[in-house]
Amino acid sequence: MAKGFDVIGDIHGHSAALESLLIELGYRETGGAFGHPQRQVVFVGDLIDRGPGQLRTLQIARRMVEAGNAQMVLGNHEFNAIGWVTPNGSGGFMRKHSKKNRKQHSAFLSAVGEDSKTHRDWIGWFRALPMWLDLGGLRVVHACWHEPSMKLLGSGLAEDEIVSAAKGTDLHDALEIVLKGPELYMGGMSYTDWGGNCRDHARFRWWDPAADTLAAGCEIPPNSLDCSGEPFAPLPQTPLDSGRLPTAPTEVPVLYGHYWRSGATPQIDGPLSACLDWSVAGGGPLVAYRWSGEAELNRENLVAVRSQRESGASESPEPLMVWSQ
Ligand SMILES: [Mn+2]
Repeated sequence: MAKGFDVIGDIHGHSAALESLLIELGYRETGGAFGHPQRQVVFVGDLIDRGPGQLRTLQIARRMVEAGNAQMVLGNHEFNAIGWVTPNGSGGFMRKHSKKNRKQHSAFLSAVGEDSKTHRDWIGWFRALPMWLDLGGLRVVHACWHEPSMKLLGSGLAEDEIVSAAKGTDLHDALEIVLKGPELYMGGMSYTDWGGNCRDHARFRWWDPAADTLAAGCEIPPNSLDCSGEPFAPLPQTPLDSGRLPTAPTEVPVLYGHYWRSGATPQIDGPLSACLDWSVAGGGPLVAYRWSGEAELNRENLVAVRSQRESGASESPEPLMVWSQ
């Protein structure tokens, strides 16, 4: 019986960083699976896309899950991988095979071989993953813990209905909230994101108990420009309709990934939530939270490793350094 959980953020194919982090956490590879005598890993999802070690990352995680040494929740990238192969009923697929989407998914597709038996096998494994885990004193979800959405989603992706939910349906909205996080319409304002796309919705800071106005609730990257190239003007202090929006945890701590946090040293949001995605695919550290039953999260329990040279095509582990304890 596990005495604690080591919750690991988005990996995105950075298998060397994952191996270093597991070793740093005291896990050892025996009989083909990493394990720890007292502890269990929980992956927050997004094992795939982007990095050089797609298959190695998947194999490490799956072998740990099958050995009872880990659990995992579905990330939006695994969900998109399922949509990539799921017909939409009108000749296309639930995840559109656009140039942009193919590029985002290309590291995974070339590692498994598109349409191969290996590809289908991994999709089958993704479909059996839970979308969230309530571990008693700790909750884990990829993007947002939101009980009304979870009630709608019910037991999971084994249901074709969920994978094939059309845009605009309550089921689709629920999936978006849990796997990609809620967004707010900015009342006609817009900003240019890192990919150069003009966005009129912003990510909602659902984890922040003070996010009760448009200005406080929208996550706008620092130094953003609006869509005409001018500095992004401050958002108005319009109160938000709090009855309809996900709210920050009030009792049980929630750990999540997804948000591409950046900064010199990983931080927690506060005593009841922490994002564990610190952008390993963008050169940041891979981060875990070591939870041992505490009712309030503590920054000291973050463990991070950083890849020094993990940008080539090699799947072999590279030397890594400990980023922070
Ligand atoms: Mn991610």
